[in-house]
Amino acid sequence: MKITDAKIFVGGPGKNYVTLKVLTDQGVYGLGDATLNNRETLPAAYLRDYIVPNLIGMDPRNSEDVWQFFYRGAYFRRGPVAMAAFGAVDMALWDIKGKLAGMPVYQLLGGKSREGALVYAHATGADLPDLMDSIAYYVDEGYKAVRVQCGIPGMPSASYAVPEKKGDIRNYITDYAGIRPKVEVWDTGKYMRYMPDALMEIRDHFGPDLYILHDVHHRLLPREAAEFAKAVEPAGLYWLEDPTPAEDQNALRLIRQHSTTPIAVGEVFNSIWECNRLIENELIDFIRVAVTYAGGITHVRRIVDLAGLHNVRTGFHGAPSHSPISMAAQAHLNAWAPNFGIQEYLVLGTSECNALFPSEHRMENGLMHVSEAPGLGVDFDEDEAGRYDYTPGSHPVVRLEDGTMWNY
Ligand code: CS2
Ligand code: MG
Repeated sequence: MKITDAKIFVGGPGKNYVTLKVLTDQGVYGLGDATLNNRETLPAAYLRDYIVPNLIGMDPRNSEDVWQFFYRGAYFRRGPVAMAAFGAVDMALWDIKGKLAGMPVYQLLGGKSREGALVYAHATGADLPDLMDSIAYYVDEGYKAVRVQCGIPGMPSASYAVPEKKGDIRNYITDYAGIRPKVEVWDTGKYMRYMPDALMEIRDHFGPDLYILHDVHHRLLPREAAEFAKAVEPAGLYWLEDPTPAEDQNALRLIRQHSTTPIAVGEVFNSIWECNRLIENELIDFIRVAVTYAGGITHVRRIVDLAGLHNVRTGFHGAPSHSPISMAAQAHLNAWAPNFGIQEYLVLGTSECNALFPSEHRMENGLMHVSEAPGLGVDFDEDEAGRYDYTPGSHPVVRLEDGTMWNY
């Protein structure tokens, strides 16, 4: 069996999805998602200029060897662009493999470990009352888990993932049109003095059963993160996410020494080598990698297995920049993984998105139910794709009040 061609599409409703369609000499095709948020043209170029010319003629069933070819063959290994590009190839080859076998991909991984996979939504508010309304909305929608992000009184700019104006409780903007980023100003002191009490008020209001998650988004120094994680212990969070930048994997040690608050890290990682020490030293409770940014199902499965040896559960990234294709691939991993934790679920879910990516995965009562269709269980309408073009966008950059460059 041979790969005969591969097509690359950039664009989609509200997002520059990068979709790969791998064609074969037996008519079976596979789909992959190479969307690297705000840098979408780069994996698309990597696919076009390097990967597709080498893919043609390969046997799509040899997904491991194809992965090794593009990983080792690059010489300059890893990085989000390359790993997103051949992550899409890997998803497409698993899609083809499932279609050939007549099985949903989760069956090829080891079958189901659960019927429904717990997901979480994003509640947001320019202030605490709005955030409370937002949480109530998602609880009424049947979600059992909600990420909560709150506007901080006195913060020079909007805090992370909150609306700029009061009243909007379901939408916040993180990607602004144009390639030159908006500059936001951050004040750690205001955040650290306000957020622990806000999280406790949320816990008191919604009771002990709601899973509450909060994303610090890399904003604190390790010591500050340790202090903050300790301060929020009474709120009983499901997890505290990205409390401090984790390139320095040892930095997470300080948090562990001072707090029992569960820690989730990893959405910015693109290989096992950026998180192996975090996992092996059990410095985190959830690993947040994504099949798009971390080299597809083949590599993420290795990370899941390493995490499983160290009582670390999965909490795959699922921001709106992930197309229904990578969310479908993650749905299969979520159904299989014995150490599954939770899935972030923010696929736009609009009628345009569903028309572009017909899918049989379904959400019900805060749980994601994986498709039983052969392969990934998602399709791609090329005619619909013709409606969309690439439109440059960028999320903000963050500075401290004295102008020091900080972490978005
Ligand atoms: C966020 C992301 O969903 C999350 O946990 O950290 O949405 C992140 O802000 C974006 O992916 C950045 O492009
Ligand atoms: Mg995050």
